[in-house]
Amino acid sequence: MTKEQMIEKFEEMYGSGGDIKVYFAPGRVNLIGEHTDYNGGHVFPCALTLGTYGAIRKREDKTIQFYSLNIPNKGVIKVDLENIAPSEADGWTDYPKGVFWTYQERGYKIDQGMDVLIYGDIPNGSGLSSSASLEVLMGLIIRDSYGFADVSMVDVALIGQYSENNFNKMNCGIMDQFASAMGKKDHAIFLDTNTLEYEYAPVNLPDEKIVITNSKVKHSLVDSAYNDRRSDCEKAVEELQKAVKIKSLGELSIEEFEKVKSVITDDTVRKRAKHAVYENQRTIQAEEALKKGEIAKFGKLMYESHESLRKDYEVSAEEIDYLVDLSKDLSGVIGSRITGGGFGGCTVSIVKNDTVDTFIQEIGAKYKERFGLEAEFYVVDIGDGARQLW
Ligand code: GAF
Repeated sequence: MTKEQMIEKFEEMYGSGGDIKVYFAPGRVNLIGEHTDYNGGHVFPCALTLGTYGAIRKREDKTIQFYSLNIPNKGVIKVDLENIAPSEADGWTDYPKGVFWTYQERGYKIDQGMDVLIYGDIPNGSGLSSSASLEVLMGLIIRDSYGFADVSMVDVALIGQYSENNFNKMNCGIMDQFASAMGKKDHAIFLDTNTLEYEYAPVNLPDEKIVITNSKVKHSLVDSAYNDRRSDCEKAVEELQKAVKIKSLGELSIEEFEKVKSVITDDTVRKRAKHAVYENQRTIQAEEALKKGEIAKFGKLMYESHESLRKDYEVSAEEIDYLVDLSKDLSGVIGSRITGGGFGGCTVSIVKNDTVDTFIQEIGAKYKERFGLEAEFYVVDIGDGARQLW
């Protein structure tokens, strides 16, 4: 989207004049470290160049107006700044509304409304964090527009997560908002979700590309299944605390876990905990491998991550498993796995430059033959985090 297009659309909706600003917040792809962010473990996401754009202009009154170019049939949705509450009828605007609400909850005084026009190029429902990018976008816009200079970009991420947990009732971890707020071009973020310490790792892959495959499948009840996984992990911690002094699964090494895992009484809960512990260690190893340029090892860890998400954490889907299995038969694929919350969505694969076309054609054709669905492929670049564009 160009500056001119955003401004033109904005003025069409809300009239011309005044000080119109345009911001952007990216989506993310997680290379490895799945379902570890609410277990005090590590994650390794990158921000994409795909994301959500927002054009805004402050108003004199206390009304916020939202309009999305992606969901034009909803029209302009008006919200009273002094009376922000979740509303199913308002649909997508519950994400940005929740961010206003969170600032207010934290004691920030917002005394003027604004007109907001949104456009996003993250494929809908793909699990590439369109909602987190919308939250981070709004968090940054509010910070800048009302002069809340004490709010850092990490705070913007935390505000987005708080809003999603408490306003939208989705118990997500911090990964998606953190990646959107803190992303860095050509780098992945190695984040310890226990301490929020992070390090940027250069993704130097001259011979490979990162390819995202969108299965176009999203199984229902994703949010409730996600919240169930989270409570399974909490149960595991409670039982493990009889044997070890921990606050989260991310504190355990594989050896420690193997020694004490028998105190977990339920087989399913034990499997969930196993995933969280092993995945965290895999993520630490993967970052080291990437730093050393050991890309084959990185790929192997990606495949192991997928197996664990499939068998122990049970958040994959038949369609996704098929995509990952197909990739194993192609010689130029380094690694592949489900990315994001799961139950459909996308895979992320590292593919040799000269195999990318074959990857897209062969996997696309076989997937269509098996499921009757057109998978979509995105050969992605790693971009910067949220920022004002114009
Ligand atoms: C979703 C959540 F929003 C993240 O916090 C994370 O838990 C992810 O699923 C799984 O790794 O994207």
